[in-house]
Amino acid sequence: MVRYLDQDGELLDDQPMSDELALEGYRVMLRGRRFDERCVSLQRQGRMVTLAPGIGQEAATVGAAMALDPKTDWFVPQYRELAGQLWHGYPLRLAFLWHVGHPIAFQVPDDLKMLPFQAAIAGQLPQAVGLAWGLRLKHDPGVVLAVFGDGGTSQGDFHEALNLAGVMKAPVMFLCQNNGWAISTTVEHQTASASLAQKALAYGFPGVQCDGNDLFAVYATVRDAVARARAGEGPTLIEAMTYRLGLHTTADDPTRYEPREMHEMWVDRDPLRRMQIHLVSRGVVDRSGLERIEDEVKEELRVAWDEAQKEPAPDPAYYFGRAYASTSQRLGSQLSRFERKGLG
Ligand SMILES: Cc1ncc(C[n+]2csc(CCOP(=O)(O)OP(=O)(O)O)c2C)c(N)n1
Repeated sequence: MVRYLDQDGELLDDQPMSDELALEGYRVMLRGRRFDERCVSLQRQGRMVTLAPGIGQEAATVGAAMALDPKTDWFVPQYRELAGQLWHGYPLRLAFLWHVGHPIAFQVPDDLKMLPFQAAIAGQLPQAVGLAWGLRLKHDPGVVLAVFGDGGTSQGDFHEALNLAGVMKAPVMFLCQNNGWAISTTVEHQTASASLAQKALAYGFPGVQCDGNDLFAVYATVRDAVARARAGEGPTLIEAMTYRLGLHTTADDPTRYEPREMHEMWVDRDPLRRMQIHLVSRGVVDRSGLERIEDEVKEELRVAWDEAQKEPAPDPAYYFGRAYASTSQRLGSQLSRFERKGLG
């Protein structure tokens, strides 16, 4: 397993990026963490719809995003990757608007190489392969990062996507965030494989395991996979070993199935804490510098949430016209009921 930082933030190898970049990576991880905490609180106040926080998984998604060039490379998310998407350029204001269900956030801005959130597990993987294959056919220098969870590896879409990517040598990195759980199902309950990374061997390309709570390990692993993809050598499957420290979604109560000791063990491996220890011991930042970053992130979130709230409320009729090319009978009758009675 690739690892650069041990659990106590001690560096085991040469740091694979500059100190400035490491500090910037830490800042975006923190932004993702505080965003998720804020959204859970807003959801509890009834001001947001159901959401899936990425608390505890920030190093996996930010480290991977840092290995991409946002000008050429694509980020294809599932739904628990917000921190990495922020690194790739997704605006905080739109992230807030997505979580209140505002249609302005349904469309990814044109200048952003990113697909929308995907609720259907692993449904984004065949799309990511098509996108990557298309880039290759067009001699476009871009590569594609497709992110999904351990549960996604039990979906047919996962196997079809990896098979085709291997055959076509599509420039795609499959980043599996193994966070231990698919809702309440453990990895051991859904596969007899010793690892998820080894599934790549059957499709004819490398599978690598890295410490998903170590920003440097994920970055270096994805960076090498990006180099392979750009050189025309095809896909890589990366299994980032991490842990979901928060809720599956705001509709979930993990205390009903998660062993307390396991949770506590992973709290000790918190990727943010690990980076803080490392950055302070290396002299990149001191305790007051960390507090300053904390304040700056809080302020950014406040400004973005204020801006999001200024967005005029959408016309509910909009929702009826956008999902399908033509309106089905069922949708049509819902629309006419809405036109007669409004939302009441
Ligand atoms: C095709 C499909 N089947 C079932 C579901 C219901 N479902 C929502 S989340 C989830 C678990 C996904 O676990 P995993 O892939 O490990 O990702 P995580 O949520 O842990 O990030 C399931 C089964 C779904 N959204 N899509």
